[in-house]
Amino acid sequence: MNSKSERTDWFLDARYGMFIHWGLYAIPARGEWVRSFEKISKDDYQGFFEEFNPTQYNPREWAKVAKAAGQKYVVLTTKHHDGFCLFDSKLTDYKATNTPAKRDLIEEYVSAFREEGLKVGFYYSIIDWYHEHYPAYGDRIHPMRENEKYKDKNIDFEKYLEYMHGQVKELLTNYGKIDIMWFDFSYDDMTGEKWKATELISMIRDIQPDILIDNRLGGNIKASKPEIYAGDFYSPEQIVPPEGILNENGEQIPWEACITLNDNWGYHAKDKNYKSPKQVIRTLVECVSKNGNLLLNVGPDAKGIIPEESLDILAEVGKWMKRNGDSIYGCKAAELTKPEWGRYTQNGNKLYAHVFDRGIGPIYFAGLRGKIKKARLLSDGSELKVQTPWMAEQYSDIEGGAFITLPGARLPDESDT
Ligand code: FHN
Repeated sequence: MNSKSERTDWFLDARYGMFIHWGLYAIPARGEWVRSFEKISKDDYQGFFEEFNPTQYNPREWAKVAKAAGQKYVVLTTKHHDGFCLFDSKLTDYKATNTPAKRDLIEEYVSAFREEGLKVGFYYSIIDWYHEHYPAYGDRIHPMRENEKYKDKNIDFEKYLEYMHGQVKELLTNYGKIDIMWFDFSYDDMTGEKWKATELISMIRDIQPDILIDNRLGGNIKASKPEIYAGDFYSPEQIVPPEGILNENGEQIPWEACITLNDNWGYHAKDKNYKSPKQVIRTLVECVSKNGNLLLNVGPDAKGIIPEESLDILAEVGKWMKRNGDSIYGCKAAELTKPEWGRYTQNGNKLYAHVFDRGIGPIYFAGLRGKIKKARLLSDGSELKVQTPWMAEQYSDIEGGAFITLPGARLPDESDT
């Protein structure tokens, strides 16, 4: 088994992935928590199960979208909190193969994305509103905080844990090499050993030694000696951490911000509050400038179609990535103070200046006096005059970052830009 840092090498290079929230909740189309928020009874929600038939589901199309977007990996919900399984689990009847779809949606997903050369990940909810031995069982769909009261006395949580561990084993045994296991989520005292996390992680590492695991089983990934189940990366949500993520020893740790394109993870027919391509680009640059990744979410509809708005944004950002991906892939924080005009990312001797807010006059590269040998606009390779040892000419519009060589850098030939 590779060491933790060897395991994360590809992840830190990839920097940009696709998150996909998809399941029965796409039919009511009011977000993935609809059953809880609207206290939909088990029978009423069962109606969606009996109807689920995403005739337009074509994961090869999804994979092409992600690839064109510049995304290098993907994480799809295999089971969300509602307990519905997109995969053909032998441990439950509450699965896609028993709906009119009659398909193992996960099997099709992994082969399609692998074919496009992307790494594949599984999101798996450790919370389960459907399972009879999970404390929120039945029609009482309560916010997570009530579970420890275990309202129904004949709940045997051990039986749920056996089910949950068994499903993780199915997922990591039946679908080939899986690159990320994305658990969601621990809360209050429902964390760590309450999930039998040590046993779970040991089983996972036996089956898929190099799989990356997020930090949501519990424990403290920032500790100087984290628990075995504390995960390989930290998973901030809907936020880019102010300074990146350090552990108690002051060392950078891998992290990935998961962020929605609109305001919902699961499909919401009325949610048109989408981020712009510019906001996505800046968020991605922001993450990388702080040694982090961006996992950008799409929520396909009940037919299996990714919303047009999401497709348009992903395509626009993909165009930017095509020209400027060198300033993202394999990059990390520069050892320079964050400039007023934007962000730096760095890859070895190559420094990338991402100018967000043009001031007036030339751009000032504090701390680089006499160090800038040459500057190129990354998007088209054009020369940027370095007017004085530390300033470069006013860029016209460089969302994509300029490419500046530092002394001793391998002078890039034009193909580098
Ligand atoms: O409750 C879930 C939510 O539906 C969504 O899956 C996010 C994605 O990270 N995780 C939980 C909220 O933190």
